[in-house]
Amino acid sequence: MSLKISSFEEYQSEYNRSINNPNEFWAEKAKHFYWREQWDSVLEWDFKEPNVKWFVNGKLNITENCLDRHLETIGGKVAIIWEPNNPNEEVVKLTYRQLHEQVCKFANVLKNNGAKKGDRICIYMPMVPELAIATLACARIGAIHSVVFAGFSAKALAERINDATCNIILTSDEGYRGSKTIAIKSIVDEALESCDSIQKSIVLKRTGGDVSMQPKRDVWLHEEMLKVDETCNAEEMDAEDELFVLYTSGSTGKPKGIVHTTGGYMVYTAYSFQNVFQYSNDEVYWCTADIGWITGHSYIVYGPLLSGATTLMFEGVPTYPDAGRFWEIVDKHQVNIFYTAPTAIRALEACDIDFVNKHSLSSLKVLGSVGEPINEEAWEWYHKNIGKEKCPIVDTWWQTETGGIMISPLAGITKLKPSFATLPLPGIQPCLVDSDGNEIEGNDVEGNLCVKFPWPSMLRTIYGEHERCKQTYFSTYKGKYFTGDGCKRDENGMYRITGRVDDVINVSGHRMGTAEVEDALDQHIDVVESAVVGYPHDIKGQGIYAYVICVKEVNEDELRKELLEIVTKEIGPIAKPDKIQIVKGLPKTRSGKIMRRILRKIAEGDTSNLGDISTLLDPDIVKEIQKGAENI
Ligand code: 6R9
Repeated sequence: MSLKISSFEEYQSEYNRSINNPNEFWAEKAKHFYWREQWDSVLEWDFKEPNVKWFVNGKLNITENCLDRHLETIGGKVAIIWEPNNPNEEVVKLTYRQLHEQVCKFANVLKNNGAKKGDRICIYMPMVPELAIATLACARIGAIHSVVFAGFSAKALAERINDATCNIILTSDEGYRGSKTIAIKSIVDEALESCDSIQKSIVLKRTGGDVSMQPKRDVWLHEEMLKVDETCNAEEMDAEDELFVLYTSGSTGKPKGIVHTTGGYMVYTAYSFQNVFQYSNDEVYWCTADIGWITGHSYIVYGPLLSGATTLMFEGVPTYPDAGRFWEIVDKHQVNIFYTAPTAIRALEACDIDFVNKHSLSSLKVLGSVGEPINEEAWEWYHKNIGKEKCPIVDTWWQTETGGIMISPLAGITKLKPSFATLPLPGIQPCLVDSDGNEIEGNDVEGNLCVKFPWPSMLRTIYGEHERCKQTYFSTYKGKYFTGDGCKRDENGMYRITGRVDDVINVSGHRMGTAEVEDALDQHIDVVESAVVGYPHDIKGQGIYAYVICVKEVNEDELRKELLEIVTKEIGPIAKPDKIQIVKGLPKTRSGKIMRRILRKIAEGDTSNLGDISTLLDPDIVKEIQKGAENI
């Protein structure tokens, strides 16, 4: 199945066609897939509600498209290459036929344990093949998967399980990450103490470490797999049936369960995968993300498998056993397409170049970047040292909410411009708006990035909170989806994403709501109030800077230590502030609003122009904070 565009002229004509006649355009793409029943109409939409339906009344199962459909043609082709954390442990390769069998068996295990269509199943697992298999097994039986990144704390996991009232959790005993062993099951045990909805936990034996199993509730996956056979007919799903929920941070405290549905998500992830990366048949593709994030959902699992690609999964971290691990893996598996995040590039750039130069990297053809703006320096380093100046870099802009890549070069087709995501994919209609909500026409302009027409893989709702979905994304600018990002359009119409314009920060490519971190800090008994902002960080892109007010004189070092512990417990280690400044007060307006603009400037170390502070309740506090910041 090829959905691929092969020249810039073709891109332009396809783009125009997708705008002038979206229904015809997407129907033509959707016909490449296997549908049990055809749709009645391609698109129904209303951004006010919002109410968006693609391929109305079409019936399908996405796993039949990821797996069954390929058996006759490429059943013996490797679908998943799994590279373990420890380079000396054996690699696992699963052909499409083997993956199909594993998914069917796992799906039967789910059914044996009471799972049925429409259930929400939480998956909290390390990056092992069973994670991909579990995800597909849910989709096979029509259960809605909710994958939670295995770096989240017990508290954060429980919050997500409860929000979607999951009845089953799929997990593992422990996980390996670099030199560490992570006690996954015991985190789950702790989480489940506050989750009434979970009936079963199915546990993979990964390390063989000692874990406690609660009779009746906890079962071993390997034992359950012995009880089932390998036939499992796929459940027939409506195109608009929910495929998964994935939690992401917003500007308010509580994470949002972004809901994606089946048909449109399938068509768009495959279409964008093939076009952005220009995947061809025998290539090995590697995306270094974790399946716990949207990038892993769309571009480790669904997009590649729908396209019959060979997708590599890596269990470990870029710096274990040493900083050459990524490049060693590229050579070992002859990786052709490599997709990673700017934070990883910057971290590896900071290491000895010998870690790169020891490896040939000659198999590489295309490089990708995702998760945050890539600065020019990192772009150039990536291009020169990894791509040897012959691999196009696709800087792909998109979001959990968009489901798939929205603005990106097509590899080898679109002209590149460092740190520009360049042009929208066919079917995507971005626009820039000013603060009054007026669309800014023409080029060489800057504004807030919106999308004015539906695309197949867009979010449909926030789980259980449709009104919040409407408020967050569809109310700021009437009739448009608002991304939360700022953006420039250059004189040639190329897009450059400048970063979030709301209270979301992007730390090492992970989205974090400042309010979430503040909520965690405020849990400390000695903390009265806190304010969190992002500041430029050489490796992470943005670091977390926390200002806290205490009730009394405290031992600052001890307080800092305790605050880091609290954040780790409430959210996870990824949310730990890099800097904590204890302050007497915060710059507030007369109406009580914290002036974050000022706190950002101070955190950045740029205090030359703090702007107008005369409207503050207590302008003197600014000087005091500034002074304190010098010692942080
Ligand atoms: C896929 C993913 C989404 C936010 C998004 C934006 C930032 C992602 C980017 C980028 C500049 C890129 N972002 N890709 N900024 N250039 N190529 O990362 O989803 O975790 O939901 O984050 O990440 O700010 O709004 P998600």
